[in-house]
Amino acid sequence: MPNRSHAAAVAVRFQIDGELTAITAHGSGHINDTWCAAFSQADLPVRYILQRINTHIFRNPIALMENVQRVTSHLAAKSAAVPDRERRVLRLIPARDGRAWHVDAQGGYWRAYRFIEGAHAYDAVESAQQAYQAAKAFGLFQHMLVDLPAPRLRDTIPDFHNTPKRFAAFAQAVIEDAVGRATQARAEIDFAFAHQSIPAVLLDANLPQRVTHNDTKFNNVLLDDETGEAVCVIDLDTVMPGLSLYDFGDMVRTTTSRAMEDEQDLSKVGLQFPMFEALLRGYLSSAGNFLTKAEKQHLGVAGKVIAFEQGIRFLADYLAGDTYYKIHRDGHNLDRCRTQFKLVESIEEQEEAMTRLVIELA
Ligand code: ADP
Ligand code: GN1
Ligand code: MG
Repeated sequence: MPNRSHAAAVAVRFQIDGELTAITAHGSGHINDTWCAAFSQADLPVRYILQRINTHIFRNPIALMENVQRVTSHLAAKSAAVPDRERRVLRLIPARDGRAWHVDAQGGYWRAYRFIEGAHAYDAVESAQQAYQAAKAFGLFQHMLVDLPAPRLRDTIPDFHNTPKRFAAFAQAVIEDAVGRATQARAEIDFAFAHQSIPAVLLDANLPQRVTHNDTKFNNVLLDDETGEAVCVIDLDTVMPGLSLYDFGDMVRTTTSRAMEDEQDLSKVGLQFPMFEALLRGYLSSAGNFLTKAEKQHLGVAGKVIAFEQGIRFLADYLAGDTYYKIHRDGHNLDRCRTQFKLVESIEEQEEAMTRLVIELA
């Protein structure tokens, strides 16, 4: 992570009035470096989000920022009549040279957003109401982007949710065993190979391509501090063509278990049926009108696919020596993988009931 004075020097390169008064690291994302920068404007504090894009992961930051510009402009135009619209859509602050990003002396790519006040992102879901709100917001996000004008958005990470390719990459990481960890992860590797039928489920279902968020983790939606309503979908780096069920699946993955993604006590991890029901109802309330029959039929299985995909991604990174996700302790990626596989098992146990509910509601 760049140090604070570096971030402070970057903050003033954006079109922000007033004096920079404070800058602190912010959030718990696994990918970008995020800062909260406070400026004094006419004696009032005004906050901004400042982020350095992880260009090790996002190889074409300009294409990424062009996607974000197109998506936020489209959403803002559609929200023109919405009360509280300033908090409903992320707003980029241009750099002093007029571009939507700033490149620092080390070649780092930075961007700034207006800070959305009075709302928070949560790493773990606390109530079914929260699950409903998050799903409604991500469904609305997809709905509002159905008519995004051509051209197609750029693929910021090609094959991001191509689960069979993710499996092949994982299998390769097992063969390479780059840092000699395969023996510690024997049980998880065996679990993955025993579930090889999961990866193809969504890709083989003949589903339409849409503009999707692709990272609908529960902490990528801000909930209002007073009303608990979803205010704004954030983290737009992976918005690109995808399947609606990648998004619904990632909601099931991150919003049905009360445990954190890296919980070590696996007895706390599992799909809670009422959370799934709330997610389904919330998602259908905003996306129900445009989803095809085939998409609706796969709502019950999407969570298992994406939890499995995420499990093998964490496991592959553990085997590769933790080169992709930020880690904060030894074995962090293996712990994360374990929660995902526990969730897969939990979903398998409840799959019939989930499918029945989908048939009833969708
Ligand atoms: P990452 O890709 O690393 O997950 P995010 O874009 O999700 O980065 O940002 C990290 C955290 O910063 C979020 O979880 C949220 O708490 C906070 N955040 C991001 N953008 C805003 C914003 N515009 N207003 C308020 N908080 C924000
Ligand atoms: C990363 O950026 P963040 O923390 O919201 C990752 C997602 C994973 C998630 C797992 C670009 O998301 O795909 O599902 O971690 N983002 C990227 O927690 O790889
Ligand atoms: Mg995030």
